[in-house]
Amino acid sequence: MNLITRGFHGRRGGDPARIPPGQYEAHDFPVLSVGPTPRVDTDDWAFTVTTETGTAHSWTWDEFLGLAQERPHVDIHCVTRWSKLDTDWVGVSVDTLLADVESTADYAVAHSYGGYTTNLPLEDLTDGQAWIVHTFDGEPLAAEHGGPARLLVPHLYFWKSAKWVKGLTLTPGDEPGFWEQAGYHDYGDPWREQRYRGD
Ligand SMILES: Nc1nc2c(c(=O)[nH]1)N[C@H]1C(S)=C(S)[C@@H](COP(=O)(O)O)O[C@H]1N2
Ligand SMILES: [Mo]
Repeated sequence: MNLITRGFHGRRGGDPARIPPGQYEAHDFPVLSVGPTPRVDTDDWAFTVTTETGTAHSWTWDEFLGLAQERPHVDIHCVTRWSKLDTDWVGVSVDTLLADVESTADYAVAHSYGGYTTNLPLEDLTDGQAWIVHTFDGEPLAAEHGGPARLLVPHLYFWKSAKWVKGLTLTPGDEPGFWEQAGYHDYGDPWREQRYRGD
């Protein structure tokens, strides 16, 4: 066994090339929430995509679980400087949810139970880059981490990954969400250290 190769090229972390500038590797899973944790029963849960014309497409929990399931294995990066490598999730690709949605919108706002919002270009939610996930590390997603389901957009800072997500609204223009209105960067690329507006 070659320990040096394993240490620097293994899939269990420890690879500095995978840690964006100004970040450190966390081995725990910190909880960062603005307000109290909403408790959403899966019997009452629905996910809705609303287009710029107001057309809505909704899925109940059972319908959502009946869609094609994917298993993203990704690194995540929080603006408070922790990065977590090799996280395992199960969920539905946003591509699957948008497959029958007719829209010419360029942006989206993710809305959460509890009122949190965050904005993203639609092109960052498509082409296998974003999921609505319900399972972390083989277990149902814990409420404090966004269960029953959260958005997962691992290539942007983790505040874009809305917990307790209940829908996406597709918008022609960019509409800043909760942290973006509070001075966080509009886009939030961890590799370009886009933490705050103006970075
Ligand atoms: N609905 C909602 N989603 C949210 C947040 C929040 O406060 N409310 N915090 C964001 C921030 S700033 C981060 S870093 C991650 C934290 O996710 P975690 O608590 O699972 O680590 O969720 C993001 N999604
Ligand atoms: Mo964050």
